[in-house]
Amino acid sequence: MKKLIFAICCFLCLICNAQPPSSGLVAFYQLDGDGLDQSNSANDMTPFGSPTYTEDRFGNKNSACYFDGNDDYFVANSVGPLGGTSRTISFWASIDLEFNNDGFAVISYGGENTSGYRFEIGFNKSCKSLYTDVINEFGAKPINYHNGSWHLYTVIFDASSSNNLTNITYYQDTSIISSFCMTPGSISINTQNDYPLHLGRLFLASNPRFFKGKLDEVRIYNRALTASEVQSIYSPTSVSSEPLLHNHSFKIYPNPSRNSLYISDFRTSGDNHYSVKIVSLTGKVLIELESTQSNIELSLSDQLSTGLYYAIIQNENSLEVYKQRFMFIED
Ligand SMILES: [Ca+2]
Ligand SMILES: [Ca+2]
Repeated sequence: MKKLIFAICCFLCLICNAQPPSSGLVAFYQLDGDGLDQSNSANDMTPFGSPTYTEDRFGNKNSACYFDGNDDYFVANSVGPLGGTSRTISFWASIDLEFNNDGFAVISYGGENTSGYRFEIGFNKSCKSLYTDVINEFGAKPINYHNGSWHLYTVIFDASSSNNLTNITYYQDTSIISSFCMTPGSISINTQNDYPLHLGRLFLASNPRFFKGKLDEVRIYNRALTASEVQSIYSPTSVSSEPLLHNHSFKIYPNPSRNSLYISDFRTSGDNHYSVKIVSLTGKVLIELESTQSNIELSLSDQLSTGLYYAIIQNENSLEVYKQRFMFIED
């Protein structure tokens, strides 16, 4: 009975969740093989130090960026939100823990001459934390992670209540991190327009703080997102099949599934074999197989626990052809 209730809750969540918000989105870097801005701002980035492209959290090739921690970074055309205005920075990261420095900047821009002028977000080694640095004042909240695991990190600055550095909300995945491990002093955020947006380092040549690990789906908003909007970035929902490349949907049944899952009619002309993946909502590839057939049966009973999953079909060129959610219920 508990499993059934959980499954019903999952299904309700699946209905009520939404796509990531587009309102206030001033930069969006998918990092699918380039540094182009997918928002309307055209704040495209140029790579330096030869960052490489790798698998994202769903196992899709060339769909996230790996930074080597030595000299890899991007520079955009311009800055992010300035002065003391509200903002949200959201990104997926898989951190490489063999880092040698104290700080590892993910994003930085702004000015450098006066306290409050810089806006820098990154990871700090000493208390294993997510931090914001605005020069001379620094706030950090501890995160939970395992080497190589993907997490969504979101930093929200809501200037409507206060433009103080202490007034920043830090999320790991969909949970607010409650307490500081390095408590900032009282200082107003007053970001300047001197250094453009840098991804993977601090903009200062004397102290670049190169990030080491993988980044994906970097979003910058000029407003404070709500908790439900963070949820929608973490777990965007589409109940129906999403034909991504072909005007053709595949069938997946039964849904919910208790043992076998049948996937059919996904083959189209032009491709001879497909890769079929079952991944968790957080992107872990749980089952992967190759198929030359347009109908397959997967036995899931010993491989999954009760929950929601994606079935993803990729064609010969590793392009995602179809993606669909389904629910599995353990007997
Ligand atoms: Ca390099
Ligand atoms: Ca991506």
